[in-house]
Amino acid sequence: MRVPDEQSSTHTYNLRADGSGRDHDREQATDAAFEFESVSESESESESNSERDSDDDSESESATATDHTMQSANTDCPDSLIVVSNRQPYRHTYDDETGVDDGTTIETEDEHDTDTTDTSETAGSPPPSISVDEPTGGLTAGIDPVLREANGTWIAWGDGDADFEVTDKRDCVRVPPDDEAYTLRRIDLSEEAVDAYYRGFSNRVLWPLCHGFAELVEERSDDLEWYRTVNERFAAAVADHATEESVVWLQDYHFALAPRMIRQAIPDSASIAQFWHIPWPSPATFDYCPAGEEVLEGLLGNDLLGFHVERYANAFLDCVRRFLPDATVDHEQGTVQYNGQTTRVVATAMGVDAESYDRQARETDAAQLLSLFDRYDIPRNSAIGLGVDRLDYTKGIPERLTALERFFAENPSWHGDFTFIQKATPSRTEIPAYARHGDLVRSEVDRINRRFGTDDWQPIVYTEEYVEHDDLCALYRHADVMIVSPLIDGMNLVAQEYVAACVDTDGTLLLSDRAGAHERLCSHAVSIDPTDVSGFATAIDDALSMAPQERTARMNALRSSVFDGDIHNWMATQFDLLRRVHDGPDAGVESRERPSPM
Ligand code: ADQ
Repeated sequence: MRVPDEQSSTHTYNLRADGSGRDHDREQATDAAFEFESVSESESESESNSERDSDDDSESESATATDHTMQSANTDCPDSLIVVSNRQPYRHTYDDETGVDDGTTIETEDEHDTDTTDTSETAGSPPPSISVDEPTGGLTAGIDPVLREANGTWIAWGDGDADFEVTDKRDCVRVPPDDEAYTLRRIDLSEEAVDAYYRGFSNRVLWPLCHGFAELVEERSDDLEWYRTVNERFAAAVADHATEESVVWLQDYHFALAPRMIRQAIPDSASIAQFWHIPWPSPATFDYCPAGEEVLEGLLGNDLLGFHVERYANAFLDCVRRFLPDATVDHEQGTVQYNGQTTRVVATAMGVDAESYDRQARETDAAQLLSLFDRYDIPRNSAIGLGVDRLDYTKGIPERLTALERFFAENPSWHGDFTFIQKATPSRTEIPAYARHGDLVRSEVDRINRRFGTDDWQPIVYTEEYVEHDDLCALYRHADVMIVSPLIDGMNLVAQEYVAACVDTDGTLLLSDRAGAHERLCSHAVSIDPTDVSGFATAIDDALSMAPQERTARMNALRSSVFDGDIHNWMATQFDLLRRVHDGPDAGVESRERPSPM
């Protein structure tokens, strides 16, 4: 097993010409983490100027622009890399209400958990009343140092209220502010556009559909048109920056139509790739997708399309075969030929910055844990169960609560001795399905606590409050049982973060067999069917009663998988695949390649 030293490291990406992977230099301590769709809260100080629900495309880690794991990355990433994401790596905001407000402020619902740097003292920087949020984790912080090396371009929605105060007439700004190394091109979206493209087609149609919740799909009249328009705007921005050598790398389901638009607008020699961070549904479910063929055609504008796991890649190919009869699908090779173009479809499981979680967890101490117990009124001798999720109907929180209720009903001996902490972060609250789901979760917690709670003990501690990252790591480290029970999840990074932070190897992971992460972790986690109340409750009991030796053996094996398949490995794989696609058929991508260890 590769268990990290307490020394932290700087990772040097060095994808060699033969694609043999990444060098792993250990040089200096850093704090970056690289989960992509992570969550934080609007209570954080950096968010105080704009009330925003947490959501995807946000980060929960602390790092600064001068303190990135890959800051000194030496990478063979494409020379002309253009990254496209909904979320931007740097966001400019007015410090307070006395700052200039040009009326372009957009209330967003998704979050960065960011460090805010006052740029007032930086030469040539924005006016003193403007601060900049820097990437603090997730894929955003992972890509940032790579783009610095490559002097690339990042195109993203400019959601900060002062974003366009600092851009030039092409809506570009050089970032990071203190080390202007690459171009950030901001797309200015009206509130109407954001509501329709982001809270509409992206999260009322594609999100539920891709997670198999066809009944939750909400088609509002203008959402698809706005989604198309916003994708066009991003595509036009890419075309402004693309050269014959460019590699364009799009992130996620906000840009299903853009690849084809980009293909038509940039030189043939440039490459286009996309990573789809959420599941892909079966043809029976995809049948409900408004403009489904257009979505498939859009994605087939990519030269390379990545999913977390094989079954999503296969489901995508099944959908193409069924809904685009003119396409030639080769399941064995993982390729689609359509409209004279070949798209390679691959599965590469994303990991977390395991070393960073390990290091942060080791830095926590008993006092920190005790203060958390006190904060939540947990008896000091209580065993701890933990759930950490966005408040999303895919995460299976009501089903988890039902299983906990069954467990407490069947195991009165655990009353007072086991407390379950559910950290839930409100997300996309303007969408009725999310609002209803939040109400359900809160009322179930109340009901269960009323049923079993005493003056001294509540079985479930439920909090939507902001939890600092070091507190999160302390909870991960000391949770006896971590419950990750989504009804479906593209990957699930929380499960991997828990394992990475479980430095004493004395915790047990209960993991839904419907999470992408299950494919990597199933052999040593306790697998659960999140809807099997009885089996789930028994699994909680089994986990709490597990012999210490078995617990440690399982955790050691889990840690081995998580460290071996970490975010650095994933990033290296992405750039290796991008390079090979860009270099053409001779450097070709192997059939159904699985470059990340599973
Ligand atoms: P998400 O649906 O947001 O991501 P997940 O992969 O678990 O789910 O990532 C969540 C991240 O947010 C983790 O880094 C976690 O630490 C953080 N987080 C979640 N809840 C939190 C809370 N209450 N407080 C603090 N931090 C919290 C989407 C897909 C996933 C896929 C990722 C990456 O839905 O399946 O794994 O993208 O591709």
